[in-house]
Parts: sequence; C-alpha cells; structure tokens
Amino acid sequence: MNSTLRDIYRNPIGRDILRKILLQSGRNEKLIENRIIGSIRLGWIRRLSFGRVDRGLLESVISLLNNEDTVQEYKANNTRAWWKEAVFYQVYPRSFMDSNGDGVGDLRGLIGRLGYLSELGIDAVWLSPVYDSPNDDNGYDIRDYRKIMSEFGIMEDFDELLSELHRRGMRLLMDLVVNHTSDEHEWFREAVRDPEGNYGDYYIFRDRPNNWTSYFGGSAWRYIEERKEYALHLFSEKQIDLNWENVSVREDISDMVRWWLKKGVDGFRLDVINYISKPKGLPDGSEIIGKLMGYTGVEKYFFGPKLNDYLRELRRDAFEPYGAFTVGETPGVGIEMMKLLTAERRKELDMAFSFDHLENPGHSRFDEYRYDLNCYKSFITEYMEKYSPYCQMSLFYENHDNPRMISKVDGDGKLRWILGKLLAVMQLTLKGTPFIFQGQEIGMVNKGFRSMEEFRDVESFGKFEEFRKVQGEEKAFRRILAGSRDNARIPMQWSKEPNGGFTEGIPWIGTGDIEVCNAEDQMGDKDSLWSFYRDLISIRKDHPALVYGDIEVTNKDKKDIFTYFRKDDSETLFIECNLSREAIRRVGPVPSGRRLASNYDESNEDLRPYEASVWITREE
Ligand code: TEU
Ligand code: CA
Repeated sequence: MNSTLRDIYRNPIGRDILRKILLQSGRNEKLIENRIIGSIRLGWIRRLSFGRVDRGLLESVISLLNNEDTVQEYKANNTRAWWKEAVFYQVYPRSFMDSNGDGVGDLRGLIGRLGYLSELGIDAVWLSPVYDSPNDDNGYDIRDYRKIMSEFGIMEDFDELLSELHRRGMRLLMDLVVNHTSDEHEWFREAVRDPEGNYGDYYIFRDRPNNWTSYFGGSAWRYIEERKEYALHLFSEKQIDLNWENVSVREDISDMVRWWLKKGVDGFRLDVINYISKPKGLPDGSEIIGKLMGYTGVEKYFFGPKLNDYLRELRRDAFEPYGAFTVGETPGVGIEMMKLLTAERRKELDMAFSFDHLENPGHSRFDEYRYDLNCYKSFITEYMEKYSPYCQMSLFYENHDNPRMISKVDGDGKLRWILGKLLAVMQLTLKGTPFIFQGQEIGMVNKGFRSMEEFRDVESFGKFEEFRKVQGEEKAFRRILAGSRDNARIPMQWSKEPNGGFTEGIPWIGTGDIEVCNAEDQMGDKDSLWSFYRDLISIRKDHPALVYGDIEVTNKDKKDIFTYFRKDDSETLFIECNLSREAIRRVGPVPSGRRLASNYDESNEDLRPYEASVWITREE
C-alpha cells in the first residue's frame, strides 16, 4: 500500500495494468511520468478517488503484482517450430460452405474447399467449434465434447476432414472451450439433479450472486430453481462456468483433450483460457473498473490465482505427450502477462491472442469511429521490441468476434482493395505467426444490416437491450451495427452465384456484397487482393528472414509512416507502409534493391494512399 504509482509502473505486471487502464480511458502513458502523479501511493488512492477505487481493487492489483516470476530472464525466441513458420486460416464452419442446402455451413462443405486453402498457401486451419451444441452461442456452448454437431455432420466427416487436411500437408487446430459448457451438458444436468452426487461441484454455485456481469449483458448469475442456488455464467445464460478448483473437472477435461489428440489433431485454440481460475470467495468486482471496461468483475479472474498452475498441468498431462500446439485466447492481458503465459521455459501455452490492438485507445468495439492505423503501428512496435524477441507473436486483425478490419479503417470507396493489401503486407511480414480469418483474403467488409431482425448473435441482442435502456433505440442499433460479431459471420463469398455460392438453400444469415467481392473473380485476376495474399504467403515461405529474422522498426515517431527491416545472415528485407488515406512524402531516399511485392504498380517518390511495399535490399 506504500508503493507509489511509479513503483508499480516499474513492475512489469504493474505496467501492464496501468497501461490497460490508461488505454481503456484513452489517456496517454506519459501521465505516469508526471512527478506528482507518479508519487501517489497506492494506499492514498481510495481517498483520492472518493472511495470509488475500493480496497478490493487495490488488493487485486497487489496480488497480481506479487507474481513471483516476473523478474527472471527470458530466453531468445529462436528455436524452430512448424507453428512459427505456418500461415493459419480460421474457418467459422457455420458460414464457410454448405454442402446439403440447409443454409448452414458444414464439414462436407469445408472438405470440398480444401483445395482452395491449399492454393492460397495455407499451412494450418483453426476450426471454430464443431462439437454437439444447442447453439445458443454458435457452438461455443458445448453439450457433448466427443460428438459432432448434427448440423455440421457426423464423426466420419470429421475423420475425413482431418485425413484430407493431412494428406494435403495442412494441420488442424480444434477450438477448445473449457471455461464453460452448455447448460445441456450432462455434467450440468447431473449437477442440478443431484447436488450431492459426483457432478455436484462441477460448476460454480452460490447462495447469493456477486456483482459480476456477463459479457452478453446483465448479471453473470442465473438462478437454478432445483438447487435454490445461483450458477455463474460469464457468457450467455446457457454457458455455465466450470469449477476448475475441482480436480475431477480438470481430469475430465484433460481426458477429453487426449481423446482428440489420439485422433491426430495437431493442436488447440483455447477459448477465453485466461478466465478459468476464479479467486476464492468470488469477491465483488470494482465498479469503477466495470464502468471503464464495460464488464464488472474482470480484474478478479482475467489472470486468476491458479491460472498458470492449471495451464502447466494441462500441458503436462495432455498436450505435451502428443507434441500438440496451443494458442490461448487471452483477452485483457498485456505484454508481461503474455510472456508469463507463453515463454518457452514456463511450459504453459505456445502462443496467445492479445486484443488491445483491435480498437483505438478510449474506444470499444461498439463505438462508431474510424480506426487509426497509427495506433496499430505503436501497438505492434512495442510488441516487436518487448515481446517477440522472447515469445512468438500472433498476428491478426479479424476473427469471428470482431467487425471486419477494412470497415473499421476505411470501409467505402475504391481504396478498399489497396487497404486490404496494406493489411496483408503487415500481417505477412511482421515478426510472428499470421492468422487469416475466412474472407479476409478477398476483402470482405461489414454487412449493412437493416434491422435487429437481421442479426443472429446472442451478444448483439443482449448488448442491444443494454444500450437501448440508456441511449434509446436508434443509437443502440447504430452501435450494434458498428460492433456486432455478425459482421464477420456472414457467409463466405465464393462466387457471383445466388448467396455467393455458399448454399443452394436459404442461408442462416444474410449474405454480403457478392457482386463486387467474391473468391472466383479474384482467383482469376492476378492483381486481385486474393492473388496478393497468395503471392505474399509464398514470398514468406521463400524468405526465412520474414519468419526467423530480426525486426527493426524505423521512423518510430513519424506519423503515418510504418517502416521496418527484417534480416537474417543472408538477406535484408525492407517494408514500407503509408498508414493514411492521403499520399505522403517518403522519409529518406527511395530504397534501392528490388520490390518483391507492392499494392501499386510502380514505385513513386511519394508514398501513395495506403501504399505498402516489400523490398529486398541485400542478398548474399
Ligand atoms: O470469446 C471471448 C470474448 O467474448 C472476448 O471477445 C472477450 O471476452 C471480450 O472481447 C472482452 O473484451 C470467446 C469466443 O471467441 C466467442 O465467440 C464466444 O462467444 C466466447 O468466447 C464464449 O465462449
Ligand atoms: Ca449444411
């Protein structure tokens, strides 16, 4: 309590926390450098904030700061691994390809499109959940971990998918959703039926709710009549949080993971894996953090007390024996926490997804604003300097939970394709492992949904209600339009045929602008965005410097210009990007050497709007 804000900032985890708070409130980090502010002691903050920062919040911060391992040295990230070299592609199966005309994408549809992924140069597929599910949250609410969702097919289809992928030299990542299960999972049904039985303690039940809120709106607690108790659900009412304190829960999970690994899957993407450890007594969350983040309680469980232990255990018991790869979805963690989760010697995860770059500071996903790529530059520059020398970075802009990146930056007009290519250049030449989300390679954009009836996502409805109460219907609708996850979930645009060639039936969700944006047209055009992605992926394969080489960012303080070198012992590549929609002056001379790729035909003295080029400056 006697530590000053400056002390806290010097602690790596403390720095993550202060930065997250500043980022969320849109304030500059320089604030801490202010002498007066820097010398504020933790113990004073309660009074200075008129009690809004309560003791509970300060204690959460202190317990995070006391993580024993933050001072140890990290080894260089220079070991070879297939997942450092691979280009990943995320498939959201419901929207990828429908094979039987019921309007819902399925495994046979995906099998039929594997040639497409090969042609693009994809090495590994991350498949969003395909397990049996009542689909309250499109498969992220699992009813049976060992069964395929009937809409998607049967286990034989899955086995065929896996062997077809392997035959083509591609790998498969499954989605592992183990923070919660569906309320229709047998474990939950048993927990309700017989509270004293084997499954009675598989979930988190309490006599009274605390103040934590759900990500999909409202309280995170649901009253269970039969038990006369409340059950915790951080997501929808039908997604009940598992009790990881219970060793049987952990054993059952690792058993299930081994079952899939025996089948031959190559690894997992671990859904909200940093939320699995909740602190004893489930203390109330801070209201002030709740307001800031939009969710109450998060500081209590986003890096819970046993998280690292649970991850190590799961790795030892399930992943390691099979040499399986893991990437964790870890919302809210900063650079130092990411290092704790992914440094090789810690034996927890191989990689993680951080999300701070998906919005500009001070903005949330549901704000209507134009995303400034300069924020991406500063985010990624910092990660390149402080994270990727030690751990492998994941590189992505899109997934099934976020609007399309082109729409956020500059959705309309003729710059769409140029901008798409700029994004491709950065993603495939920065240091890390790229994850492309389906449709990103053809520049799919947000859908102009016209009314709430056109949405499908449980989150969109929950959030709409929440916003409507405070801001009225019209504003609430506009916010959903900007932030809805359904923007990324509309069907893959294969061709100009009806429904974009996705289905011969009625698609489960409306289709996008197939006339101007579809895979077939772009595959036949050597200058298209699709062809550009294919070329860059192959350039990345031909130039190991882009995978294992060092990265050096230059022009750090120059707005709108993002330049960096990638080099190893045999070559140096230079990448230059204009992050603005205006032409700008090049800094320094036009680089000498050969252009390997560019989103403009010829090089020019000025950098044209969103221009991005990859140069090879030295070959030995
Ligand atoms: O997403 C977790 C999730 O909702 C994050 O977006 C995060 O909690 C939020 O952005 C906080 O800032 C995963 C899945 O990707 C998503 O589709 C599921 O709905 C969710 O978990 C529940 O399983
Ligand atoms: Ca189907």
